[in-house]
Amino acid sequence: MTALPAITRLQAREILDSRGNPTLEVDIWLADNSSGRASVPSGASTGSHETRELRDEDTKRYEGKGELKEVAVVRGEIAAAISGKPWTQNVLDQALIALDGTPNQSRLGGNAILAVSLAFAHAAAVARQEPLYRYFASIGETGLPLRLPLPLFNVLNGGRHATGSTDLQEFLLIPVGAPSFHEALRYGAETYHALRKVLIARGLPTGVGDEGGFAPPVANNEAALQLLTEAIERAGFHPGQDIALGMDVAASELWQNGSYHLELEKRTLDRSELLALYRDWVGRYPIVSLEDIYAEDDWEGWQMATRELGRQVQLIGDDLFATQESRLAEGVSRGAANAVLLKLNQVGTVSGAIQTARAAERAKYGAIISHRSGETEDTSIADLAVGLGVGQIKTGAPCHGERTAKYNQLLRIEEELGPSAPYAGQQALAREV
Ligand code: 2PG
Ligand code: MG
Repeated sequence: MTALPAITRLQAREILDSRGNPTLEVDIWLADNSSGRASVPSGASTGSHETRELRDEDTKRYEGKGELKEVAVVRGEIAAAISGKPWTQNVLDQALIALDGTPNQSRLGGNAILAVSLAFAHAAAVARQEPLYRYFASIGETGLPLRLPLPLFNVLNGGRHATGSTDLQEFLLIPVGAPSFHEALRYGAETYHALRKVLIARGLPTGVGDEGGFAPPVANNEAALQLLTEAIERAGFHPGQDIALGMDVAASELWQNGSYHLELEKRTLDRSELLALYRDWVGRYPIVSLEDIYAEDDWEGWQMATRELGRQVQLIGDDLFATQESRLAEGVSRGAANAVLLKLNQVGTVSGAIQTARAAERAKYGAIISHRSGETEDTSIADLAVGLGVGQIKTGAPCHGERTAKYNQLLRIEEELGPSAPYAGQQALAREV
């Protein structure tokens, strides 16, 4: 790709994310007056293999979560290093990683680096006079077609995303039978509303968690699967055919001294007992996707589960791979999981996420573009999902502005691509290792 006009100016500011915590927003201008803006999300169930997010821990402002140091890093050191020069995405991203100089971006901060990388992508798309998803497609070269993704709706929140709900972090609706993205969104939203009615009928509260999903105080974790199945039926859909189920266990959060603790059920399971539980649920509920079913370094658990369930069910590594190509390569060689969650701020740059997406495609692993539990109005991941063609996106419930912003951007892209807009649908789900 030919170099773009030089970067002339950078601006950085502290804004608030969907949890009311500070986060970083960056604006970039190029010499032809093109400009781009991006802000970065933040996780709650963060893995130890992710790039480091830096905050003003030594001050009382925002309970030590301020972003003023990161603002200063962008305005100072990063601006000095990259201003006045022309870049391509890949060269810029490599320069940012090199400037930081640490393996996990802990000197400049993964948040500062990502905000710059992503703002540059926006400015570059403007300079090239193309929509962001086309820019991502041209720099992505994943070998996959431009297509609208199958959405995975997290409609019941637990774990670190809600208090008093399930131990497991996410229960998801996956509209496998929908013929298009906008129909998939309707299936999800209608079932979300039906779930609300199911909760009311049972006298359960309808308050929501961090990702817009309900967070009812259920008796046990399996009750969530029952509630979702009932909601699918109540909305007039067929469980399994129209809408299937998924879960993100976020098992690193349950890991205690080599076992997995379910606080709600006051029991602790070893690897095999946990696998037996998954096997039982997969047999009795229309589950097609499971994420982080073992802890981030429990390769043995992952290998066991992949051997047993990997043909039937998509097994997504989130904390396991942390969007790092090297972690994914290890997983592929060990036969662990069959899909990878791609989160920009786990890897720190647009190019880093693209590399991992390409590696997934080469290994025939599925890939899912994902939000974080702390989000902003930034909709870049919608364009990224379409441009890289990975075929799946996970961006919360069809509720809460920071989540619907992404779904709504996908509706706009679908409209722009016209009636023939290709839709990935359930084919995108990884089932075979
Ligand atoms: C996850 C994410 C997003 P968090 O575990 O998949 O749903 O949560 O951003 O808190 O890591
Ligand atoms: Mg996860």
